[in-house]
Amino acid sequence: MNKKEIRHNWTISELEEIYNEPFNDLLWSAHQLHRNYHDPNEVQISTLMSIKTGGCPEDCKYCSQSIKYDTNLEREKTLPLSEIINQAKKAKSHGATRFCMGAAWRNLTDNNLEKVIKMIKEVKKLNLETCVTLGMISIDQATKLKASGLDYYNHNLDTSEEYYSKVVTTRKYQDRLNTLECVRKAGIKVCCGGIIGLGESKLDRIKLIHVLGNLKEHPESVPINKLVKIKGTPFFENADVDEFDFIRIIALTRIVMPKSYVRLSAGRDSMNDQMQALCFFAGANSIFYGDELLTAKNASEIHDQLLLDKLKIRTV
Ligand code: SAM
Ligand code: DTB
Ligand code: SF4
Repeated sequence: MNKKEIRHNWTISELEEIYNEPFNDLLWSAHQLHRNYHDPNEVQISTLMSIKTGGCPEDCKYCSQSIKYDTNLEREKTLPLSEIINQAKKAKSHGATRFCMGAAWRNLTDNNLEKVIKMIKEVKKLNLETCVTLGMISIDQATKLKASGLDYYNHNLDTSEEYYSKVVTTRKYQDRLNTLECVRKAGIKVCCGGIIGLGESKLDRIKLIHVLGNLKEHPESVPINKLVKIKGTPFFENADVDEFDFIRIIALTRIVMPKSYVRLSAGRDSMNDQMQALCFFAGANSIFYGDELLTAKNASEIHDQLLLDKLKIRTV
């Protein structure tokens, strides 16, 4: 495959064939392609902050922040701007180049939009890239976010269209696609991926990558999350994800979207160093850095430093 072969016309059976190759062949193809488009010894780091925690009306069966489940999470109001700026400064001093702000909203209200615009403007002043994840937005709101300097909007499809209703019932797959289209039209970079471990089949995972890979433009950033099992949510007792299956999905994502950043996202605290190293070899080149994700624990900063040092991976 060469640089002319960034494709948007994948078939599901092609993806199945790639996914089912012998493990070493799959990893080797993914790694070679990875080297054609990226520095294999470099990982982009982003830091996450929850700017509004809990009380979300959606029923995503994996999420600690849904009001539908008793997860023992303390609901908070939107944090004040000063607190957000302090966290962004801290993230920058710890080496992050992108600051991602997440809110437990179903959709963005115009009142909250004004608050977020202020946050984006202030974070941009620190010379950090900005990313927000705020639920559904309209084209008008996306345009305003872009004008305020927003670089990325995160909005995950999570799984295949067929399995989606087993994960969320309060919105449709098409709602997610509509927001993604608004983000794209407004000229904001797209961060869109999914979660492995929702009880989905291998085919559902492949179908998710198929949808992402056949978007008119590939998302610039593709987070692959491993389910963080949250007590009180319907998915708390889900079976563990087979690690080789997880690595296969990272490799497939790299092959289908060669230029994109593939983020080894939530769930790293339950992966050992060797597993993470294989994910980096298979094409992952972005992580969340910082002791916390939104409400759950991340791999610790100290541990990440040691791991990246051992692997001689530079951060950008
Ligand atoms: N409310 C907004 C939304 O749903 O788009 C933004 C915040 S939401 C927490 C962002 C993403 O985090 C979700 O789309 C999901 O992919 C991921 N996520 C949430 N809880 C998770 C969990 N327990 N394990 C893995 N990923 C999770
Ligand atoms: C993404 O794909 N993963 C991040 C980010 N985008 C917003 C969120 C992970 C959340 C993990 C569970 C928690 O902290 O509550
Ligand atoms: Fe709400 Fe987002 Fe959690 Fe779903 S994933 S319950 S939309 S915060």
